[in-house]
Amino acid sequence: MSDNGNRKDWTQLWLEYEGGAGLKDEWEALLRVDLSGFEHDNRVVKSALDELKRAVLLLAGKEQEITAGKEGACLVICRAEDIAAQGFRVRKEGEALILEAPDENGLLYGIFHLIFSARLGKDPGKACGIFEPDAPLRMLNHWDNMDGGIERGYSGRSFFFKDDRFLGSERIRDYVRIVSSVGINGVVINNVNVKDAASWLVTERYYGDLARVGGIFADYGIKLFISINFAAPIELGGLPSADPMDGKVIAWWQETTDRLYDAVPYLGGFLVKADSEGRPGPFTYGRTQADGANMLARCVKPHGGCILWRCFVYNCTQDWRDKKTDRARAGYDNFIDLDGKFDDNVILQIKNGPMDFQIREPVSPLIGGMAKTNQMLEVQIAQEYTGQQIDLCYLIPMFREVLTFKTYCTENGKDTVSDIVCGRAFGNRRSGMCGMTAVCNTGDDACWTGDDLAAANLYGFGRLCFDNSLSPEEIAKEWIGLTFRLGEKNSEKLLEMLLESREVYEKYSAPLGIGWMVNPNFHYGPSVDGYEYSRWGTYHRADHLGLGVDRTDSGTGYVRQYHEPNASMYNNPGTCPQELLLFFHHLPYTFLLPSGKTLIQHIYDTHFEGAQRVLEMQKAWDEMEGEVDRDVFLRVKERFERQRVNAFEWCDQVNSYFYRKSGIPDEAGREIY
Ligand code: GCV
Repeated sequence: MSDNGNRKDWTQLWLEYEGGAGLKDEWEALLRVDLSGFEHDNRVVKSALDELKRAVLLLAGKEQEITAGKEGACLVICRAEDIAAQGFRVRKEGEALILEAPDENGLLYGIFHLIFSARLGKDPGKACGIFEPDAPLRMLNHWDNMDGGIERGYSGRSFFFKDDRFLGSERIRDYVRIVSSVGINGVVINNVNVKDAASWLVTERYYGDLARVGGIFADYGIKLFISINFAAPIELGGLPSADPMDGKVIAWWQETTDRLYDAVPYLGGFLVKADSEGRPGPFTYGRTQADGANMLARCVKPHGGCILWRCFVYNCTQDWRDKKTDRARAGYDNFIDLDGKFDDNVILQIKNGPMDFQIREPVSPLIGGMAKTNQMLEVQIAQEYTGQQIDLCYLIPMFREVLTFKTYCTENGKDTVSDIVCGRAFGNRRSGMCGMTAVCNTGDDACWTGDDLAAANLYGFGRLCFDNSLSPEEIAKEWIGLTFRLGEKNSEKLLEMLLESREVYEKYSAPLGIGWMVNPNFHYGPSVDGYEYSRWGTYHRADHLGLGVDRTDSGTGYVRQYHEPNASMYNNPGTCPQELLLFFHHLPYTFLLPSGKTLIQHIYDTHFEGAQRVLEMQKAWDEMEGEVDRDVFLRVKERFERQRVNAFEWCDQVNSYFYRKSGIPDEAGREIY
C-alpha cells in the first residue's frame, strides 16, 4: 500500500511495483527514452512518461533519462499513422525497442504494455507486435450517488462523492492510472438513477469539480461522462414539462449543455436511463425513446459529445398472474421499430442479457436486431446477482461467451456480438460510436473491490474490451502475475479457481438459466420464491410437475426476437443449449437432459457439487498462506468463509424447495431437508 514511499490507505492493485523481481537486463532499453513526433508537454504524453519513470524507478531503482539520440539500448517512441486509433506497435531494432502509436492514448497503452511485459518476465521479443483496440469506447459506469453511497456497491463508499460534494483528487488519480493501464477511455461517474444533488451536476454548482475531475481523466486519455435526469427542465428549470418536442425544453437543455461544455471542456457526453424503474422519460409525453435521445444528442453535438441511451426499459409493475407479458421481450419490443431513427451521436447501451445481469442468460436479441443504430454492450462487474464480491465469480468467461455469440444479423459473416459492438458488422467503426461498458465494482475499500480477487474482473474487463480475442485464461494469468508473487503451484491453483468460479456459483444458485431466486431488494443469498409473486416480471413458474418459463412459440413468443437459426434452436428443447433450458422452456422434473439425467436429479447434483467445490476452493486458498501478503490473505479468507455459508444455504434451500414441490427423492439419497 505504498506509493514511492508515501503510505496510502489503498493498494495500487496491479500497479504495485515494489517487492517484485525488479527489471531484467533484457529490458535495459526502458532506461533511456527517445521521444519524437509527440509533444513533450502534452498531458497524456507526460502521464505516459511519468508512468514509465515511476516503474523504472521502483523496479530497477534507477532514474531514467529522456535523450535525443537513438543509440544503443533505448526506447524510441514515435508516431505512426498506419495503426488504428489508440493502438500501438512494438518492434526491436538492434538493441533499441521501438514503440509507435498514432496518438497519445496509443502511446500511453504502449508504455503500460511494456511495463507489464517486463513485469511478467517476458523478454522484449515477446512484447513485439501490433495492438489495436477492438472496442472503440471502453467504458466504466459508476453507480455512485452524491451522498457517498453506491447503488449495488460492495466495496465501501464512493471515492468520487461524499455528502453531495466531490472528494479530493489523490484517490481519483490512482483510480484513473489503474483503469487507463488496461485501456479504459471513458468513465461515467454517477449513478444512472439520477436524483437529488446529482440532478444538479449539469449546473454551475459543480462546474469547478467536474472540470477538475475531467482534467485528471484527460491526463490519462479518459473522457468524463455524467448521468443526467431527464426531468431536469422541470426539477431544476422550473418548466412545467420535460417533453423533448417542447421548444422551451429544448432551449433549456441547449443552454444548459452549452454552459456546461464551456466550463468542462473534457466532457464526453451524457448517459441516460429513461422510462425505466421509475425514472422519467419521453413516454410520459407520448414521445419515443428516439425523440428523447435525439433532442439531447443535438445539444451535445456542437461540442463533439454523444448520448449513451440505455435500453433497460420494461414494465416493473407487472402482475405475476399474467403469463403473457414477458419482461425478457421488453427491450426489443420498445426499441426495434426505432432502428435508423437515432442520430449518429446516439449510442444505445444494451445489457448483455434480456433480463438483468443474471449468472446465465441468453444474449439480448436487441444486440444485432438493429442494423442502422449504434450499439454498445453493457455488462456488470459489480457482482449484484453473482455473489456481491463475497463469492468468487470471475466473469470474463461469461463476457467472452457473449462477445463470441453469433447473432446471424448480417450475411457477410461479421455477425458476432463482438463484430456489432466493435463496429465491424454495421460499418460504424470509424465514427467510434460503439463499444463496451461495465457497471463498475470499485469503492473506497483498501483493496478497491471488496474482495481482492474481484479485481480480476476490473482488470479483465479492460483487457477484453481492448482485445476481444483474449481468452479468460490468458487474462487471468496476466492478472495473477501482475498482482501476486505466487509460486508456480499456487498460481496454477488460483488460475483454476478463477476459471471455474462462474460455473461453481451457477451450480449452487439458480439452475439452467432460470435466474433470480434471490433475496428481494438486496439480491444476495437464496429465496426461491423471493420474486415469484412480485411485480418485477422475474418468475420461475415452478409447480409440482415442473418449472421454467415458456418463451417458445406456444408461450410468450420471445424466441422469435432472434434471427434464424437461433430462434428455432432456442424454440426446441431438444436443441436449446442445456444451460439455458429453463430460460426458454417450462419442463417437467422428469425431463431427460442431454447429460442423461432428469431435470430434478440435475438440480440436486449440481447444487451438492457446487457447494462441495466451494469447500475445496476455501482449502486451496488456506494453503496459500505465507505466499500471499498477510492482509490480502486474511481478507480473502474471510470472503471464502462467507461464500461457504452462502453456498450451503443455496444448496439446501434450492434442493429442499424442489424436493418438496416434486416429491421426487435424490437418487443418491443425500440429505435434503
Ligand atoms: C441502477 C437493476 C438494479 C438497479 C439498477 C438497475 C439498472 O434493476 O437492481 O439497482 O439501477 O438494474 O440497471 O438501471
